[in-house]
Amino acid sequence: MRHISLLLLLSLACGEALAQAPVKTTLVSGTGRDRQEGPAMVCDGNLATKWCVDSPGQLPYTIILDAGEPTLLAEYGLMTGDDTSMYPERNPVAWRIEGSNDRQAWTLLDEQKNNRSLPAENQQEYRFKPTAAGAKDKFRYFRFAFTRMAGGTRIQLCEISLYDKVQMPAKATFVSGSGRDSREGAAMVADGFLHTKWCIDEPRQMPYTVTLDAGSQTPIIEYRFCTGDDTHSYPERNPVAWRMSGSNDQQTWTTLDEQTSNYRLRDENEQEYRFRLKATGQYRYYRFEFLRMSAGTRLQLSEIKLYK
Ligand SMILES: [Ca+2]
Repeated sequence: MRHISLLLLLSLACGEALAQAPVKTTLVSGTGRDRQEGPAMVCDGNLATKWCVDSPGQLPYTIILDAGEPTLLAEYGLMTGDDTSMYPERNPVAWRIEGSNDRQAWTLLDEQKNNRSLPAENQQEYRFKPTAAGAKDKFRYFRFAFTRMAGGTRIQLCEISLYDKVQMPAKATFVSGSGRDSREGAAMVADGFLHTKWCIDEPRQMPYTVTLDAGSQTPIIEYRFCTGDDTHSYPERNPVAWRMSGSNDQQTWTTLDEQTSNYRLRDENEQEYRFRLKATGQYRYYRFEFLRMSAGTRLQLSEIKLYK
């Protein structure tokens, strides 16, 4: 058992090393106990520890992080806990983030009133881009105030990460895919435009596949799906079961991620959903196979992006 967890930690640590490193932060203060499952657990860089609080009298639950020097908050990541698949109601859905240089005057950087992007999955980081006008300035201190969870009053997060750069996708070009080459062919997922999409309903060709070329051996740690331009009207076209594999010769494929019943994509147009890979490796080609949609046999996606 100990060996298994050590291996898991090692593989997670290696995966982390390839990802864009977050800004190093230390905890100034936060809601909750001082020790196990206390607020310091969100910035210890350890996915095996988490912040977990259920103290309704103290709402909103706050965390103040010190970035050490004035820092631009290009993006921030919230990572779900180690048992979020069992307790998705602990995911926050409403919060505010403020920045300060003296911990007296605070500037609003982002506010989310009902954001359900955090998935019902364990140790998944979801990155958000702050949208308030103040987010263009640099701050040393960052205050998170979580006002509401998906259900109940308990919050849990295993990490809160700050990033001073926006993550850019790896360059990937279309190789081949299911469907005709016409207007809504598979190539549309790699053209960089949200208003063009891959839309296919050819049951005999299932599973639908698309292969992308990263140009050279590129370890990918995350991929993203963007929904179509009319997914709000046709949510049944969202994929719920798929496989992602890597290869260097397009003959031998290694499965890197497999989803058998994932309903994370919602009925929203041109929205981006992020998936962390369970495994990574030095591959040039990446293939997605779509096995099942939310209902029916028509698939649509506007973009598929790879991140290293
Ligand atoms: Ca497109």
